[in-house]
Amino acid sequence: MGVDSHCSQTECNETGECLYGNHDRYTCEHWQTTEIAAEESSTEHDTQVAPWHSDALSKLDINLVSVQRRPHVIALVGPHNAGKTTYLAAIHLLCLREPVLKDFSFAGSLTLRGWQRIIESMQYPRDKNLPPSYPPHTPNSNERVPGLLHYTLRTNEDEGLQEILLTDAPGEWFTSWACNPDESMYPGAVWTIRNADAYLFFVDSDALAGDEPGVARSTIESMAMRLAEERNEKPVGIVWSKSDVKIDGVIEQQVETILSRELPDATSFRMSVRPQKGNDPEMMVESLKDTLEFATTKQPVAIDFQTDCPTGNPEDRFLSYRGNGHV
Ligand SMILES: Nc1nc2c(ncn2[C@@H]2O[C@H](COP(=O)(O)OP(=O)(O)OP(=O)(O)O)[C@@H](O)[C@H]2O)c(=O)[nH]1
Ligand SMILES: [Mg+2]
Repeated sequence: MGVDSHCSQTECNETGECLYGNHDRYTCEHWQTTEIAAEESSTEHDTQVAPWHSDALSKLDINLVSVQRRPHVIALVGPHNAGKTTYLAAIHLLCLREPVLKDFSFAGSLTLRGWQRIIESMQYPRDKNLPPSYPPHTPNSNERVPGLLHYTLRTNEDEGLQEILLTDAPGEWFTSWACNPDESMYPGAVWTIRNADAYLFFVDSDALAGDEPGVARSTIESMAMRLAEERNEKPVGIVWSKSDVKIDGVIEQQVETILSRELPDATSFRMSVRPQKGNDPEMMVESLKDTLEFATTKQPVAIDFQTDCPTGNPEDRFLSYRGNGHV
């Protein structure tokens, strides 16, 4: 006899959290546990025995990560070609080489094949006719959730575990979302922004230095304005990607002005995966580490809600709660 247990609510499955607020999902009325007859549950007849496939996670797999603790979601936001997937590949290549974060050690991943897919074109040895190159463009789709790459990290201090999910979404999603956040267009962009705990906002230096810097600047402006509206005070790191490419000083200044107007508290990073003459390659590594350090650091959440009930302890309303709706 086997047991199949799952949540019957689509929204809970999508977000990976119980929207009815149950910490223990087994106590939720929507959690369904069914006994399966021995022959049905027998692994002899199962072609797929592992509950995961090791590729980037999709909305069907979010439960796998969130079943024990809420994952920390890092959203990579930026237009097509901005360098988002290359950033992810560079991070993973670095993780294979050395510890990347000061306070955490690598403790596992449910998406090792997903990571491998994006790093393989950047690795030696390749086919002798093909030198290492960049990862392929992320295909556009109407998925409700982006591809999610996963790490489990162990805190060096107390050995506690933390789940990290990094989104790998096509840039087209965000360009469209910036003009029209209507969920029906690219629901995955809305999911990404809504569920993120931190954002890495990609500014493509190459596009700003290219033939149409004005178009690149207004794409950045509309995306930054939309993110400012939707981010809910969550932290934003601005990643000036492809920083090996020199941008015209005037354009750079204009973009900086836009960003400091729309995202005044954001932290900026310069990042490039292309070695530059005269620059220490370790500088590239340091900026990768700094961005990930920033995005994985949990910011204290300011809970700011209003109520008409008087309380003896206005700083902490939960401490004032005495049950049965009385404060
Ligand atoms: N000069 C330079 N070019 C880079 C760098 N990183 C990426 N590129 C170029 O930018 C292209 C796009 O990078 P991706 O990482 O695929 O960009 P993306 O944001 O994931 O793009 P989408 O998947 O289309 O949204 C690469 O194919 C490279 O040609 C860099 O550090 N320096
Ligand atoms: Mg991509």
